[in-house]
Amino acid sequence: MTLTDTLLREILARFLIRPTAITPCSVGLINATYFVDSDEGAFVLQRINTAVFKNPRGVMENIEKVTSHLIKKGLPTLKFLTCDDGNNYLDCEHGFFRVSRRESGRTYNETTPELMEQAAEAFGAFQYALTDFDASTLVETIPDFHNTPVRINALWDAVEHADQSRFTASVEALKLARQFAAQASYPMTLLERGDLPLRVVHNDTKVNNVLLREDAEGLVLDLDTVMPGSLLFDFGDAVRSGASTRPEGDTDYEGFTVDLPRYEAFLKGFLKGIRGTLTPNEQKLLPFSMFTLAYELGVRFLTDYLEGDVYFRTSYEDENLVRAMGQLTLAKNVFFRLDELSALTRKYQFPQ
Ligand code: GN1
Ligand code: MG
Repeated sequence: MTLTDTLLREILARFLIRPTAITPCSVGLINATYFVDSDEGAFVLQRINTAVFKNPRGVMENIEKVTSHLIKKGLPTLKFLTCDDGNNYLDCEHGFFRVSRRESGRTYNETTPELMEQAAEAFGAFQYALTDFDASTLVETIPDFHNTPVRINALWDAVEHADQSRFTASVEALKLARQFAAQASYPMTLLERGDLPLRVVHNDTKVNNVLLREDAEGLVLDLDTVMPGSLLFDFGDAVRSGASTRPEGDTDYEGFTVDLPRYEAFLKGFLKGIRGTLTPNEQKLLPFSMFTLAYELGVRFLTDYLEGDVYFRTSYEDENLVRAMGQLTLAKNVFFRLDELSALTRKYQFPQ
């Protein structure tokens, strides 16, 4: 459903905001986001995609708990406004909405080593601050979000039900998915065996999910998927998105590989932010996590393509297939460079 200007104004009024300008933001594949200017200040209005987040109240309860914890630890974080019914959201016939203050700073869609390092430090500090947070108080907003084997099973289910033309177009991508399925599931096996610690992690660590400021620490945005998981989910997702030689959606599939300077910059910043508190298994698997997270997102894009684009926003017919081929090829090319990446990673000192 499209949201008219009149409707957006009505919604904002319930948060006591009279906008002077409302600008849609096209970044992000899930929620609808608008930048709002007003005499009361600048805000961000979002409509949560409730097909993806089936328990949006749970999402907002998590956010309330996590942001309060971060504030106690002295970290900058998002502040959500209260609606006229006392909640930090508005749940009405037009959807599920929330409004946060627009903090100063900038997000970047491009990645350079400098930006990677700054964003990494913010993500590392975020995880460090949540080390003593009671994970059992969090709702699992998207169960099995980074559970690679579960994602793979969903892909094979989608294959069974896909229409013929999409299936035919997917054969090459499916072969890649099949080739690396066992290896990509390795971190999840370790996590389930208890050989990797369960932490509270962000789960969606693209560089553009950090608001970078010149005179203050970076502020971590997009807290919808903060859930218990492995540190490797955050590291892997950040480097598969930020340290890839091609951006998500590029059609030069074989051009997708790891950019070493950006990988190294993220590693440096992340270790600084998290103060080196990694276990030996976490350290060892940092490079591997880039392979696993690229593979897993490739599988998710491919599943969505076969299911008819019901999850990720698309702007042309085969976009999810193109995205899937890029991520699966990135996974393959990273897999064959793991020795090189491990040698680079070992250059850094980790306290035990
Ligand atoms: C989605 O909408 P955005 O950009 O925050 C997705 C991530 C993917 C990303 C790929 C809740 O994030 O897992 O990595 O697209 N978020 C969800 O661009 O599924
Ligand atoms: Mg997100």
